[in-house]
Amino acid sequence: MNELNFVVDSAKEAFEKALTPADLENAKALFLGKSGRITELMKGMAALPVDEKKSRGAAINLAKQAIEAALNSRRQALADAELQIQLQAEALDVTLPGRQRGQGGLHPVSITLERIEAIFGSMGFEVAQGPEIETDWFNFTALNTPEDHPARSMHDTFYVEGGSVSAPNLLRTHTSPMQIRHAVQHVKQHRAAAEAGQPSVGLFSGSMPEIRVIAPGRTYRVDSDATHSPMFHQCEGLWIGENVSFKDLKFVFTDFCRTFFESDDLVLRFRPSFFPFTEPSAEIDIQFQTGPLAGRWLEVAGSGQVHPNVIRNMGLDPEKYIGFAFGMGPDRLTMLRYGVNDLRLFFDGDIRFLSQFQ
Ligand code: 2NL
Repeated sequence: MNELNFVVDSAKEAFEKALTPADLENAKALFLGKSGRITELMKGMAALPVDEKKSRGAAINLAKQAIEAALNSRRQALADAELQIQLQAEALDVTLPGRQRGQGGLHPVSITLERIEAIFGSMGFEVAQGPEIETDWFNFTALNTPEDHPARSMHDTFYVEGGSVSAPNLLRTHTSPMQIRHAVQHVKQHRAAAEAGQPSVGLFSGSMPEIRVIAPGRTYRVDSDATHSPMFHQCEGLWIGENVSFKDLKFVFTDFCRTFFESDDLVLRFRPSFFPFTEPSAEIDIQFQTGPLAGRWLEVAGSGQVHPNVIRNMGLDPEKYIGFAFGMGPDRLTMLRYGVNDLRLFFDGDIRFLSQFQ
């Protein structure tokens, strides 16, 4: 093998050994650079006699072209390999299943509220709405709660900005204010209709259609442990007419409980109690005859005949109108229905817990 062939082979070998573009450029310098092998050979020609220069020059040029060709083909090979690696890394497997977006669903307490609304709806009750920030008139005064009642203290009620010293704003401590607002509206509306010579036609007889309404929603009290959350839910009910009695309360509430808990043999007990807004008042307990809670009396609601002062604050004459109200805790009803023993689980927002109710 002559010297030039040897240089070309050495160059090819060096280029093949280069595994990165940087290695390859270093190898190139050894052969084609300023002091590379080919350059040195060219310089060596100066000492040759003129007649040998021509053929030697042509031979060196051929060797140089062979090295450049090898260099270019190795450059291309390295670039191809790099592209392959990049394509591999960015490869999409179009046969993989797509990422699913969660379906979402109702909170267990919302499921309870919807059931309550559906059951009372089937008994002719409307659903009231109202603000969570209330005045103390709608939350306490209209409900016959004395000025010095402990529920009004800052230890029990969240007072908020706005309002005045004589009419402070607060987060409603029960859903009753919605019922007061509803009743006042109801009375106004039917009086205005009567004055305009369009006596309103209600579901029931008498000079004014009866008030039958439930008021579900968020309520707030300064209280926090395993069975009390500073935000909790309440659902109250109100039925006012000219001849609505405790008998109707018993019938309505028994029907509600048996439907809600899907238990026909469920028994109710009314225990004397006290609330400022009702007189007489009763605590309502239920007892399952079968299932895990069978035999125990469970408190589920407070109730009573609406106090004459409250009837008056609705704009009605207590000598003519009478009725009952009740209040229950949908959070507790949800715990009983599903057998959950810690109220806080409902409000922690842990999707693993909440998704079990879907
Ligand atoms: C309880 C007690 C109760 C009421 C709520 C009420 C509403 C109006 C008028 C009269 Cl507008 N009363 N609501 C009456 C008795 C009891 O709730 O322990 N709730 C969980």
